[in-house]
Amino acid sequence: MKPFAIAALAATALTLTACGEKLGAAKPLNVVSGHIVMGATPDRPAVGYFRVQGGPQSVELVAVTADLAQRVEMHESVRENGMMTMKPLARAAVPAKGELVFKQGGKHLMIWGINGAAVRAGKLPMAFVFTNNNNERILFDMVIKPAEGAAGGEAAMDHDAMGHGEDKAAPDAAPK
Ligand SMILES: [Cu+2]
Repeated sequence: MKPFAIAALAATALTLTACGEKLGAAKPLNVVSGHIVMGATPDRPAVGYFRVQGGPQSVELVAVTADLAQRVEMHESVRENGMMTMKPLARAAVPAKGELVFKQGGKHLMIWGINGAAVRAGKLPMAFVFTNNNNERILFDMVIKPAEGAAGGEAAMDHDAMGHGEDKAAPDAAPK
């Protein structure tokens, strides 16, 4: 190890010692909020948004699943040539002590075929799968909200015609 690196580590250690109390209260990796907006019609996918609080180490979110839905995909809305399109997302980074946010106009979940009982109950239990600890799964009940108006962002976009196939660099595209 180079002397400079050792010095940097020593400085880090000093900093950590200085705020040792906060160190003990380091926040764990967790899903802290989330909700689903139903599609405008039953055949349209619902959209999911949520917030993940980063833990002490950087990890990646690699899947979100729901037993009570037919299919869940992670997507990202991107602007290309002045047009908003969506791309499937295979993984999303959760920085240490940072956060990962899926929100309207950015990363989002698409959820097809939510079980009617879950819709009536107003919540969908989902499992968030991360790369740490042999694919740690964090369970979170997503609150289900009714369809928004015409300006519903991803919920209003036609996902069947959103042109995933145009994406040359989509090696991880989920099989249809
Ligand atoms: Cu989408």
